[in-house]
Amino acid sequence: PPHTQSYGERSLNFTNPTAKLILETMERKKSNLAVSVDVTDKHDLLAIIDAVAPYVCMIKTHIDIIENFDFSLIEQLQHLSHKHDFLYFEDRKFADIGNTVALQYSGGVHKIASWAHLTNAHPVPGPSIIMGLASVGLPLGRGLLLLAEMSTKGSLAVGEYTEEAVRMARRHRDFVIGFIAQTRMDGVGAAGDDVSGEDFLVLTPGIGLESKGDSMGQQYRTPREAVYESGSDIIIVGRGIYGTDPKAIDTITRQAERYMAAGWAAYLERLA
Ligand code: 5IU
Repeated sequence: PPHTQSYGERSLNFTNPTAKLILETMERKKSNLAVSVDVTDKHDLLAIIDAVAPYVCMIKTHIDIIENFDFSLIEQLQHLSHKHDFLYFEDRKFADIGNTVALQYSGGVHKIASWAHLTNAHPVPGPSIIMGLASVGLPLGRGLLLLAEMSTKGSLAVGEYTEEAVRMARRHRDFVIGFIAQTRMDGVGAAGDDVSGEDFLVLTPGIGLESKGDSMGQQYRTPREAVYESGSDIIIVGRGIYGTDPKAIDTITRQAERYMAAGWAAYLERLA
């Protein structure tokens, strides 16, 4: 099973170039940490990325919350990813019909497909959303995650819905490389299908070493609970790292180092 293989070995389980690059980067940097930088000022965004980048395999963005966005920001983001060897995951959560998501992914002011290695989509519209996004992303070598589960209290993405998400992914393995989920999805909803050798990346938000949640329904588990107990591959950490002050760069750097160590220790414990 995939979660007992090393990240480096698992790069061979995928044909999608983004999946391979993620796993190779994780192995090279010894990091399964993705930092989610939900700040609204582009200067804060760049400063935080520059500070945490040595400790991450991936940076997760919400590019549409940036108040002072212009396309030069994208060039600066790309410069940082080359300097520090990590990938971008734009947490766009597409949810519309194929034709519309293709336009949202390629165009508008943010031109997500041109710079984000990875993005994600809700399975709620059915397989057409994958076809729409793949029409833009596959020729660029991009990857897609489906939202199989969410970290929030009362999430509707459970049971049959989650199983159907996995079946959708299984039929589009060239582009769908994994899930946003709280646990592994290997063999979920397989029924009679042959799923031997199947591998999907599991990226898990809702991670915190101190807090158990926030006042708006977020729920946190520790890196060890996610990676060792639930078999998650990448922990996604936001406020646990950048806290409430986006200018406190020294603290942010220390926290990134701490979460990286916790995530990697849980992975080594899983392999052992
Ligand atoms: N995020 C979640 N839970 C989910 C999904 C996405 O928290 O199920 I899908 C996003 C929201 C935010 C980040 O951008 O991950 C988590 O931030 P905090 O670590 O600050 O809670």
